[in-house]
Amino acid sequence: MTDPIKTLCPYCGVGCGLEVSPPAIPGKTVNRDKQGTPIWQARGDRTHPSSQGMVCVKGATIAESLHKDRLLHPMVRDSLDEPFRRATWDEALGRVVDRIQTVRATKGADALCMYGSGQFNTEDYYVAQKLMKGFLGTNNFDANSRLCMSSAVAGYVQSFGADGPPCCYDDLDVTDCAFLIGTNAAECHPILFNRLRKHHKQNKHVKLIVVDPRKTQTAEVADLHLAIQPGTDIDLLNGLAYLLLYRGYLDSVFVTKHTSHFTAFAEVIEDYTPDVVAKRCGISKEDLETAARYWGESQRVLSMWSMGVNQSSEGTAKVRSIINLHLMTGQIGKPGAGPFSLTGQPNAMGGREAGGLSHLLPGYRSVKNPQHRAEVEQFWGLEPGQIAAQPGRTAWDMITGLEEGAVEFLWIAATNPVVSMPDLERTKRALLRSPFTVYQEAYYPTETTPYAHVLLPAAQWSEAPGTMTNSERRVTLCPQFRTPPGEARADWVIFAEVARRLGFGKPFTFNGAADVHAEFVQLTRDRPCDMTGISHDRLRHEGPLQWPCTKGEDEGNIIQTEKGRFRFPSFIRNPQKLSASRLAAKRLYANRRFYTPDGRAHFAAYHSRGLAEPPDDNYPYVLTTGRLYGHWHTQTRTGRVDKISQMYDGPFIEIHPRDASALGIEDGGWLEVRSQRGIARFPAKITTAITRKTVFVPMHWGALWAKQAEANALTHATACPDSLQPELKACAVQLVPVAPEADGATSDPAMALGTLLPPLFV
Ligand SMILES: Nc1nc2c(c(=O)[nH]1)N[C@H]1C(S)=C(S)[C@@H](COP(=O)(O)OP(=O)(O)OC[C@H]3O[C@@H](n4cnc5c(=O)[nH]c(N)nc54)[C@H](O)[C@@H]3O)O[C@H]1N2
Ligand SMILES: Nc1nc2c(c(=O)[nH]1)N[C@H]1C(S)=C(S)[C@@H](COP(=O)(O)OP(=O)(O)OC[C@H]3O[C@@H](n4cnc5c(=O)[nH]c(N)nc54)[C@H](O)[C@@H]3O)O[C@H]1N2
Ligand code: SF4
Ligand SMILES: [Mo]
Repeated sequence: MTDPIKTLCPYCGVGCGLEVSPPAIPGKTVNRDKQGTPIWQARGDRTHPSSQGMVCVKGATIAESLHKDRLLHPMVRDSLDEPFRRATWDEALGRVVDRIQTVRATKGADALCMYGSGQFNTEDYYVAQKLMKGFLGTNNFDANSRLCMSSAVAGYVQSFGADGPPCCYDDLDVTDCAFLIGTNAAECHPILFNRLRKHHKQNKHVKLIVVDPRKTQTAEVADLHLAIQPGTDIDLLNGLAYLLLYRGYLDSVFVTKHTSHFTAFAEVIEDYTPDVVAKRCGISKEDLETAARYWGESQRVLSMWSMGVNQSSEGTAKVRSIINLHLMTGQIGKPGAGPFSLTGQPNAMGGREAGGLSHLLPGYRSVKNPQHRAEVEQFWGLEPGQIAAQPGRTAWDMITGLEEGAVEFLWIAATNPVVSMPDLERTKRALLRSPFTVYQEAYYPTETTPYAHVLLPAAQWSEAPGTMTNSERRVTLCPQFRTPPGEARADWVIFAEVARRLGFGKPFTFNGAADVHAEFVQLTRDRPCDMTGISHDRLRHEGPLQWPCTKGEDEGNIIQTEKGRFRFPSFIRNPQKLSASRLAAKRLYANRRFYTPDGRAHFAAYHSRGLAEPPDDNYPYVLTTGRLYGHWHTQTRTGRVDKISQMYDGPFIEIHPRDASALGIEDGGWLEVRSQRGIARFPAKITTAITRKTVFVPMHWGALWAKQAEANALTHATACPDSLQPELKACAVQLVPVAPEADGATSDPAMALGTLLPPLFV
């Protein structure tokens, strides 16, 4: 019997290890789904250090979705109102290459854009950067991480001088106080949350604080739930800073030796007295005091956050305000402590390492830094000045670029923007104007399919090898163990082929994904994310590895001491000493030296600005949006898994009983939700889990899965000025009860499809 194959769950950024076995194991019955198709079996990998054998329902059922409704062949059409026709790869890529050349010659490279995804492998990201930013010379590559992690990236860079979550999952087992803000980890990072919860249950002194306007499953088990008004996080964080300062919890040695800009911060927090903060946040002064006391009295404080913080018009300021609390109490660089952004997608981390946002270059470099550009140009063998000095278009700027006619070629891959982008009606209108859109996707159809001129079938996870990095900086190899269906090809293979057809030749000739990876890691040498010691081979033989990790040395071999970085001498092979050193290197900033020019972490002084679109008389409710445990984003996989689709009846809107009775609506009654931009309809779920005047809808139901239940029909694109991440977590809406029979949700993709797509083939 063959051993199971070790890989990584391709859903969330927890990055759990999976073991997969073929459908037919000799001596056992063949594993089949309900329709009778043989499917691989997936279970937790006990040897994976990040997850230790655990998986949630998504990871456990992944194999069920892999073969269903796949895009099998390239398809092309001349205009969006024509049906697609099947094409050969040669013809489809010929069209793509011709269009790139024409647009480049007539409008310049800045009329070309690529919109990618945290669901790429690192290898896909890397080849895309080399093509777009290097050889084509435009920084117009952005990823859906712009809607997801970019505020965390900007916050880390501004406070510490470099991106990179400083903590690791072992911190979950040793912290004394977990401060979870804007994260519903119980549903969205379940395995990580289970680990924290176990520690919390077993140790009475451990405190769990949750800050969320909703009483989520995460908040249910908290010692203290601060149900703040949406958008008042900075008030709360500054209010906690005020109390930590005036109740004597300041670590003045840490502040003096390792930080700067404290005075400006101390001046700002003067305004955030408990009275003011309690009132603005809509919480009691007692709860605020309790939170400050839990934090102040704990030896080790670990904060965790995700979209309730990042998806905000002041997202970077929120991230930096969290970091401020760690700096003022010296809670960083030691076990059980630190600011820990929980990464959303499976490989958003790898995307950051490979330079996969429009202002980044590989190896945690910035397009704005002349030395960084020169290093990458030299490495790629390009003329000096080939990489543009200005950041490229963000995801949303690509949409406005289409509106203005400035974007003439858009290549979308591994994301489904016709569900996930803000201000969806505007997004759709802009996409309809696109002169040429390439959509490189695993499934057919998705909501974005009708907006493409060329469809390129992508091999997905399990069908092409590659690496992904999880939230704790741990890189796992995802080997190929299934054959891609039809003519599907790996994303990076497609990018490299287009590059060669464009005449860029040898730099895009790779001997497989391992070769791409080997080239990429050279660009991380001596960078904060140094991975020169990681290779496909080593991952295959030794299992997942955490960076920093340099060549020829052990994982996490760079030890950070008070005096600076030094490499663990390779002749020391004493396993005990080694594990002690690994422990020390699991965390960034253990030496308290930061990547800023002065080596100190920077405090940030921010006043709260609140929501970009606060409620008013016309639109009196705040709508917030988010996720459910079973579903993944736009359902391309989870919607096709029976067990998961049976967990949910369909979309809904959460509303407080008092708001519901004011509107005269009962549980299950239909509400039309209107914002300044669009309309959607949902049955009401009446619950005290949500604060008054706030309503919640899940983001998972696009037009293929339900009728008029798109969260993003309502949202707006106003973004954080630093991270350019849109405020997907809040917009102002009005609620109008509508007759129950007015509309019924459909979960039958085929039904919705008829109204969406022209006939598929001629
Ligand atoms: N099951 C499942 N898991 C997933 C995903 C999935 O689709 N499904 N997606 C993955 C991805 S890409 C991501 S980014 C993560 C997201 O993970 P999370 O960020 O945990 O998920 P969300 O539900 O988007 O939002 C989190 C919480 O933010 C709260 N919130 C809204 N407004 C505010 C505010 O103003 N302040 C505060 N403090 N909180 C606020 C919401 O009430 C919500 O409970 O999940 C990952 N994991
Ligand atoms: N209102 C609201 N909107 C949101 C959010 C929110 O909280 N509220 N969250 C935002 C966030 S954090 C995120 S991350 C985004 C997620 O939004 P999307 O990125 O649009 O969501 P997914 O459904 O994960 O889309 C991934 C697509 O890639 C395809 N795919 C899978 N594997 C591969 C592959 O290997 N290659 C290729 N080429 N394709 C593949 C899948 O079939 C799917 O269509 O949504 C954002 N939008
Ligand atoms: S917690 Fe995330 S990575 Fe782990 S099995 Fe669930 S979806 Fe996959
Ligand atoms: Mo995300």
